[in-house]
Amino acid sequence: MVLTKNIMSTKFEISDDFIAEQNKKCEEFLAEDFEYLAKKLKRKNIEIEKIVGKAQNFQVAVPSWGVGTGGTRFARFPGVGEPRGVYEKLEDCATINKLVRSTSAVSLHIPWDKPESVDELNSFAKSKGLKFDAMNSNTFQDQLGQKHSYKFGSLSHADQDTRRQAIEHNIECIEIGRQIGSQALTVWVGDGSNFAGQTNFRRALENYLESMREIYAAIPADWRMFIEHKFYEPAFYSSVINDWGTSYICARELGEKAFCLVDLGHHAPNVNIEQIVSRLIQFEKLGGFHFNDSKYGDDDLDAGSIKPFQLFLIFNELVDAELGGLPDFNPSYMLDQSHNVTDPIESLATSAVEIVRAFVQAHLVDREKLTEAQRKGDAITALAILKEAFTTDVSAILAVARERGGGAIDPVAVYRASGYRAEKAKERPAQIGISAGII
Ligand code: AFD
Ligand code: MN
Ligand code: MN
Repeated sequence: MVLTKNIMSTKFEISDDFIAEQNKKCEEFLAEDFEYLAKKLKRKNIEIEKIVGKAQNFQVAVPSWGVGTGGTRFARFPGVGEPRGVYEKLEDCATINKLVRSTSAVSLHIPWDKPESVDELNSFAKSKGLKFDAMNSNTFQDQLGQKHSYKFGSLSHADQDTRRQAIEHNIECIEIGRQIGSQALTVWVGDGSNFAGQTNFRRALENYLESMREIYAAIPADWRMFIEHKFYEPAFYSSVINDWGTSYICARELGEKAFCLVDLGHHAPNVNIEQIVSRLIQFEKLGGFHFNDSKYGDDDLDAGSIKPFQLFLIFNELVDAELGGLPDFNPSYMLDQSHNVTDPIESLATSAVEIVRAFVQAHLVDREKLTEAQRKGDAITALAILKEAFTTDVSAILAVARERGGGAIDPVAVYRASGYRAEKAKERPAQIGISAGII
């Protein structure tokens, strides 16, 4: 459901003054920790202010669908005060950004977030200090009244009319995106098969590519197209865009505006994701990320909650490329999580902090020493260099960066103290059939 005009009326917000007031509680301890860390880093010739600046400039986008409770294929346990439409989702996204000041962009999913009025959406987002990141199309689900079903696929479907419908939907996403200042389209398809022999692998990929060529032709010159791979689910025997190899080949086939998107949950267990990232960087096809964490599959758990060292190692590759001045290196960062047992605002705020943490820690790696250790074949020293950066507690840097931007020293504590969720529960009475269901 799309809320119109009345959304503009006064709704509860966490004010800047409230955040500043709450910050006073921990300013003294933060100053102590920061001073200590500054001295510690100085010993290694690292200027703490430079790192604070890096943290302040880092941005990770929030997915509109992440602010609702996700659910599993068994059940969804709705949270109180859940957003009921795109405007309320934006309200929650703005709240996350107020707390952490590093999530000023939101990634929309169409048709879940299809606005009735683009102008109204734009001015609302602007009033909340938000902009729009990549657009996401949805051809993994049938919509009410839809002519052709995606039960057996979309862009790769054996039937031409179904493919056409999926192509047109993606082009519509680009159209909406153009009007709201987005500059990317992320295409993830659930296409695949559940039985050996159900589809012809080659023909399905041919169909997909043929469809994607048409969508690619509609991508504006200053846009990028992201191809998101996933090895299984909803298809359990084969997925059409199953891995980074297939994604890379498709991106190359399509052209220079097409890139690969790495969702951390979309790989088989134990796969070396940081190496995949490195490969995509090397061949200039790394488009961006969907950050989350997982133990078994596409669990969509909070970023850095299960394998923080892996997250650090991914950022180690990214920072290595950034510092190496690789041409056109500009990956787009986004969270893609599903929250079942937490308040989504708390989870997304915490994840955003963890992403900046990994980024900052990767900036502490002594790259000269690392290169020297690699040259000598000194594996113990090489790992020790990485571990030294990874085990440095950079919390004070992150907190100072947030506070200087007007955000919270302790985002979750401030959020809880504000009573935001209880206020939203009053403003947003529970509603049957909230669209952003199981992700
Ligand atoms: C999927 C994919 C993809 C998709 C999202 C939405 O990660 O990013 O857009 O969930 O449901 O698993
Ligand atoms: Mn994803
Ligand atoms: Mn996923």
